[in-house]
Amino acid sequence: FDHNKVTVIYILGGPGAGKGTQCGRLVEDFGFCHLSAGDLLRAEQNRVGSQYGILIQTCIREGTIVPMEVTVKLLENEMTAELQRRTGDGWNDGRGRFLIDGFPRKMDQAIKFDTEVCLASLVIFFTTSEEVMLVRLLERGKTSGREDDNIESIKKRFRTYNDQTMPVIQYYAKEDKVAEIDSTASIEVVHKEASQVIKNLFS
Ligand code: UP5
Ligand code: MG
Repeated sequence: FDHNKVTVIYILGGPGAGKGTQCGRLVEDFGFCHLSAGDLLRAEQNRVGSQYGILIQTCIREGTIVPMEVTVKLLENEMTAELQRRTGDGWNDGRGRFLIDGFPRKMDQAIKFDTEVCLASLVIFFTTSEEVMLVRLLERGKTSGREDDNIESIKKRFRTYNDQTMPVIQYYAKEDKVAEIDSTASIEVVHKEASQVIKNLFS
């Protein structure tokens, strides 16, 4: 995709930092297309006939990262479909604005997406403590039905995040692309800050 026509913003942060929640709010403000890598993988896991079902299920439960080819393909397919929809409906000239949530979470994915799919303009990085994330995930786990919202999986997700995803954030920080937002505060307060960061990008 042409980086001049398509705006990609990565939304990163630990498990339960509030990525999905904030993306929902930013979609209302700016009309982004929100693509959650985790949601796309869960949908693929449940798709009848998927050859990746078991692989995805195992990785999610163990908090490890699904081989990047699978995730990158799912994201690319969704981006293509969204751009076609936008071109077709007359109110847009095929430009797309994407929030890519929970991706890239490992260096190999970052390099592949940047070089083969599209460069990101910005990385929004939500940070809070593991204690806060743990409380949020256990609370959500009461009703989410997510196979990884249990204490064993959560600990593994924290480990993967620290070992594999933090280097990605450091990599983009060196390129001056990272806006860090403390997501310990209320959803409303965090949303105001995130919204301002995006306004600055588009101004
Ligand atoms: N909540 C949110 N914000 C709050 C606030 N400010 N104050 C109080 N409460 C707040 O939020 C979590 C909970 O906290 C919610 O109940 C919310 O109401 C509350 P949410 O917005 O869902 O947080 P989010 O950061 O999106 O947490 P999520 O659990 O989705 O993060 P993960 O990164 O762990 O999960 P994801 O779905 O991205 O990935 C799951 C797995 O998929 C990975 O572990 C991995 O195995 C696999 N995966 C890959 O292999 N490759 C990828 O590229 C992506 C995923
Ligand atoms: Mg999420």
